[in-house]
Amino acid sequence: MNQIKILLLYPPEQQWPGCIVKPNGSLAYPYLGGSLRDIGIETYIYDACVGNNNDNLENFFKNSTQLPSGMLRTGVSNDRILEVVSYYDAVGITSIFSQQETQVLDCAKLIKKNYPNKLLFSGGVNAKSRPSIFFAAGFDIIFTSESEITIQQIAKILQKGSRDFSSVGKIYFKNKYGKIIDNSHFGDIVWDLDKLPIPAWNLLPNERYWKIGRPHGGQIASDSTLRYASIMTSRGCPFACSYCHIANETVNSKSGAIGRFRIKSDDRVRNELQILKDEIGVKQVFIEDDSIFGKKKRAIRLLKSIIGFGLDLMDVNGINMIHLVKKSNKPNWMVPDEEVIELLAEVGFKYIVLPFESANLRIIKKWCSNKLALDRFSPSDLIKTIKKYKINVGTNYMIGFPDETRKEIETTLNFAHKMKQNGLDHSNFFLVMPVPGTPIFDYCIKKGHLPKNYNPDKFQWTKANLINTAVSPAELESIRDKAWDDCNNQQFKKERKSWVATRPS
Ligand code: B12
Repeated sequence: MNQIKILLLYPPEQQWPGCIVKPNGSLAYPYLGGSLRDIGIETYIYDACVGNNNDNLENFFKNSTQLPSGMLRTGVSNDRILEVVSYYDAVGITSIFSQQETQVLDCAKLIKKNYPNKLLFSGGVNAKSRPSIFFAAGFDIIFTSESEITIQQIAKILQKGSRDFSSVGKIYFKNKYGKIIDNSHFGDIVWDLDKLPIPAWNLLPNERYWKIGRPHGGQIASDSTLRYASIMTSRGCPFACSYCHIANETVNSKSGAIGRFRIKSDDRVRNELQILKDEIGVKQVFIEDDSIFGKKKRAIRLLKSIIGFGLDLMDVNGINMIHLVKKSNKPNWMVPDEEVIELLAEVGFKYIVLPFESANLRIIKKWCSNKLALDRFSPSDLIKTIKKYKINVGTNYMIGFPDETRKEIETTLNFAHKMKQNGLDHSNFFLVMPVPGTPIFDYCIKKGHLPKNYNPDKFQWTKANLINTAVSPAELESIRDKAWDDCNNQQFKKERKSWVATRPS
């Protein structure tokens, strides 16, 4: 049996000047690393955006280089990437962010050109949505679903010295004749999340992430030590929003029904938190579930069981408002669910984000899964109740839906101003940017709101890319900038501005 070595590579980051650079550091690699660890495969995670202890962060992290696109690249040099790669037999490069696609493809081309025999594979929502582009860049395998089981199957085949992947499901692969084979129609899905490997958080460059200090979001007191990590207590989501890949992750899709809401047991979650605290030395935990309250009773039970853990918990992904309110005596009227909010505070939540998305019922209904309507509860009462328990509250708004009128955009902005007056700590405004793999992307291509030759470099939430819309892209961007400026405090703006990519000196 061959002793194979696998590298999981986060590529350098690319951003338009003025945009925030945050290391990827997502949970895909800790899970895949854990999976490979469990079958004894030597695995290493290298984050080319921040490097490892042999790289001097000062040399490159705040000194980005200019790319031909005009974007700024933040990370170690190509030579350094090749040096790291040289030791491994196979290299995985994650592609969950469409806006980082160019960096993924550039890394693949670089590695394939210099080491044509190394096996190159990719996965994540962007990779699975754009296989032909990925194969053209040199990838040999694209994973089309969650990959903890699949990566073990691939590793075992490599251990046997083979490259015949025809028995492996939930992948596309290039066979020995260079033909692309689609095996996405078979393969297992993990329904019981306790069967997932314990993530190998120890493989991440945590100390570097903490030093850089750009966590997922939220406001962390400047005097507290930053030692953060992410967990997921569930996967999937009960909602199916048009702008989210989950809406397409159904039974007959190439990923299978991984969009379905699935959970870990309370014991398993507590075990993970204990590991983070004791073995990794974490102080702040970001809960990255797509919908932690997907099963409200389970979430309440779970949260109650982690009171007193001594970790600061944060959910910046958003807790759907429907889960923070409850029925009242008044027909069709919901009031803040104070028991749940108090519980969040007691468990250690310092910060949550309310995803208001839009103040227009029409938009919420058509594009956002018809979530809790703003005419069925008082958002200001909700904010006040959360603040009463000393939890910071932020919010995310989306403007620029393909059919959104100027008046509808104004309605959301007026609402945002009102919410600020009601005590919101900060407000983020995102321009709708449909990405491959989502229903809204297919809609925009079909209806001519995205050019056929769209450029994923521009898939930044800061850029307005849709065409044939009521408000022009340039105007939309300036409306967004003004709204952000008006609705946030000086301290928050100063901090976020210090995180942006810096031009080459
Ligand atoms: C956490 C997170 C972040 C964090 C990551 C850092 C951190 N501390 O974890 C940060 C803050 C960087 C972030 C930023 C953004 N994010 Co984000 N983020 C997430 C989130 C919530 C979780 C990611 C994660 O850990 N997933 C858990 C892992 C286990 O799942 P996974 O990534 O799908 O991986 C599995 C498979 O896909 C596959 N796989 C994935 N990669 C690979 C690689 C290989 C080699 C293989 C074999 C398999 C494989 O196997 C994995 C294990 O089963 C996802 C939503 C989600 N549920 O994934 C959004 C998500 C990835 N983010 C998204 C977006 C839009 C953004 C932002 C643009 C938001 C913004 N407005 O700024 C930025 C872009 C950042 C950038 N660099 O360009 C979108 C991306 C859509 C797209 N196609 O581009 C997602 C999908 C949310 C959504 N539903 O729309 N994000």
